[in-house]
Amino acid sequence: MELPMFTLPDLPYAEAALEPHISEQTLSLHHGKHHKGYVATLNKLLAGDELAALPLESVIRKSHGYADRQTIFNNAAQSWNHDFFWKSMKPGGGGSPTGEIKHLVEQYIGDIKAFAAAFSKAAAAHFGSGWIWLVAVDGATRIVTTHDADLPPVHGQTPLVCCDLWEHAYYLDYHNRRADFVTAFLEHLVNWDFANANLAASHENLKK
Ligand code: MN3
Repeated sequence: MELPMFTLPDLPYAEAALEPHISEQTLSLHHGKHHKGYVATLNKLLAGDELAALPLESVIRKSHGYADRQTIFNNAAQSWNHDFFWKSMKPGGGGSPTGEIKHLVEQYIGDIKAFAAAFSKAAAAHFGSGWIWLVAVDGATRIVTTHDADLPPVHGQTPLVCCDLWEHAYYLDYHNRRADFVTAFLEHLVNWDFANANLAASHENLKK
């Protein structure tokens, strides 16, 4: 019997919980088809591979940058990115950050209004599929975008929250209006508690 290697993580809320900003239909397809597909493909690719015994983060690191493992990297990273994206949102989220993230964002760019403008601008300017992230690096925070499945941890950055910029993330609800989707993410969905928890965990890791 073949053991399942990676499993699709549950959404941290109901499929309809982010309405009206993200529809139940979008979340159902995005989690139940796209995310599930990445996990299923990864399991197929890893059948009989030495990487199959490793945690997902290790599969990502050990496949990043190797041409013969590009498809493994893409599917492993997309599996990880989507789980991180679901956690980057919550019903009733959005608005001003709290805690340490608030201070870092203020140091970075002034206030939440300036942050939202910069985040929206970077999301709009990103060409093609990818992700936008708030990351921590060297004790500061900054906005970065990545292409396709690429992700901050392989570049020495700690991801705090992310938003999916692939068209499948917003096309049913917003058609080609990526900017409206990103505004809804910032104003109603982003989970600053998750960002603060990721920042706290990165401090702990530095002490180890
Ligand atoms: Mn996606």
